[in-house]
Amino acid sequence: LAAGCTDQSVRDTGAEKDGVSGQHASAHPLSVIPLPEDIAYEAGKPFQVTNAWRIGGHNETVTAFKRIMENSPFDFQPDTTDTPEILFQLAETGLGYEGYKLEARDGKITVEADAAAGLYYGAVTLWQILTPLNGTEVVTLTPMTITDRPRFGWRGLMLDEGRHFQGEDFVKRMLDWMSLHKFNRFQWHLVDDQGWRLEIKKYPELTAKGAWRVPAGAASRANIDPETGEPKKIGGFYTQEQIRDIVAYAAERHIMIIPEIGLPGHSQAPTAVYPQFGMFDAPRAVSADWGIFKDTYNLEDHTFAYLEDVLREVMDLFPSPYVHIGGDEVQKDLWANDPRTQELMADKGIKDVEEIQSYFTRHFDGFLNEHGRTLIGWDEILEGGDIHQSSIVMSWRGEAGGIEAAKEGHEVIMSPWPMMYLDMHQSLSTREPTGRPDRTSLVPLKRLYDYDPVPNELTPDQVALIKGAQGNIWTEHMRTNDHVMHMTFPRASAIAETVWSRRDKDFDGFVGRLPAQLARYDSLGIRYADVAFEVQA
Ligand code: TNX
Repeated sequence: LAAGCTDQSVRDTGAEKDGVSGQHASAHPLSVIPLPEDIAYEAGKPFQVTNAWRIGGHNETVTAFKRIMENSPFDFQPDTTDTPEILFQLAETGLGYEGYKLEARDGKITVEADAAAGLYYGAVTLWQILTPLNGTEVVTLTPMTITDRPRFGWRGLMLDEGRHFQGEDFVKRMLDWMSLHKFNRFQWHLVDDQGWRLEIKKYPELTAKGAWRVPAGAASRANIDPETGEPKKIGGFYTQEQIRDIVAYAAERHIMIIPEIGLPGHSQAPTAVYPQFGMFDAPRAVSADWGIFKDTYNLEDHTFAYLEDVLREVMDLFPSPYVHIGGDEVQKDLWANDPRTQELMADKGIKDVEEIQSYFTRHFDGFLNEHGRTLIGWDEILEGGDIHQSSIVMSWRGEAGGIEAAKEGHEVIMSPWPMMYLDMHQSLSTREPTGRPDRTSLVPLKRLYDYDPVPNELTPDQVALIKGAQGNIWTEHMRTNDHVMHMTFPRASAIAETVWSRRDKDFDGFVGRLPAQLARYDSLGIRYADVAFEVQA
């Protein structure tokens, strides 16, 4: 185990089972994931936390803590006196808005933080302390002080709902679970070639038609709807009302939702519905296949006006200061061979097709800035050159794009393939469900855990531009909620530790703390991948 996390959370039964006694006897780790910055154990009598304890202080956190504890053996009641055993309070801690201090001694636990976010994370840590492996409704604690704050401000997961729509209930559960790992950014991939998932009032066909596709193999009889005689379509979308509700739900859990509206590529669904914005003359369908397609937006003024309209509604729905515009895998062939595009390029002063991508990026960066927002894009937005300094680069084709961006002074989020790609298999087990066909790039827990988002070659100023890191859940091969859970957990625990804990965290310590975390997963209904433990590369 890592030095700071040697276990002192002594449980009575644990001590007996180990055949030893005394406060340092039982080797149950505190099992806090992500590992806190510092845990200092103190001399003094161990004490018991029981169900008779009451919670008080900062109202919002009391409510949140009660909710978090619902899946535990404890049912603490809110305090009606001035002396709750568990107290959450705002106070100057100097630990930043997400940091907190947790003190446990003399039959009392106090969590202090500068802001509500810090108190929330203190509550999450306390939930973990009170749910050790084989925990019961009585937990014995050694006096201690935990001082904690995150290493990075951007601790993200991305969910691709363009490929497979997972739905509101599942997204809310994901947000719950993310917050229990102290993640604070949810990038919502709502648009792709295979589906448009977000109601836009001005363009109702985007969801009426663009949210539905005829799945591959639809010609088989099983796929024919007996009532209409037509192939059954699959898909789904969120109404604006649902979006607002989910955004508020996330905010209560201190998670910012960043919408991703992909452009100019990955746009087969919207341009199939509104071909006047695309490059194809012949009618196209919402894609039922995976890969990279030629569909892009065109350079017509009405296309930019449409995209601005869409982004206006998007900004109205999402208070996030960031909007992700995609920008990845843009196929330039149709632009290159189209006389009308050459004409429009000449009008707009675009010299070659490579520059079309950066033209889009600059245009929408400017548009978003006018509305007080900042653009994020995948690392291809660096192609074509000359994008605004304020654009943030998400590095996915390895770290090269992120390194280049930091050297050019852009802020960066690291989410390199294959490490941070949760569609990669995690083992060679025959019990792995189908995933991205590439089995040569396994991402077992250890490989992911050992990834560090700060490349050695950067100067301190450039390192400061690395906002954090993100795991991406691409869902081409994940049709069901269960499948998404399998690919995401327990790997999300490893990512959480990478983005929250100190750089010198260690894998063995993490593995020691994992069993209690998996037991929590069970009580939360998270169907994690147990195959993760079959092969450790
Ligand atoms: C590349 S990552 C993509 C996605 C795919 C993913 C599959 C990125 C910006 N583009 O469209 O879903 O690979 O792993």
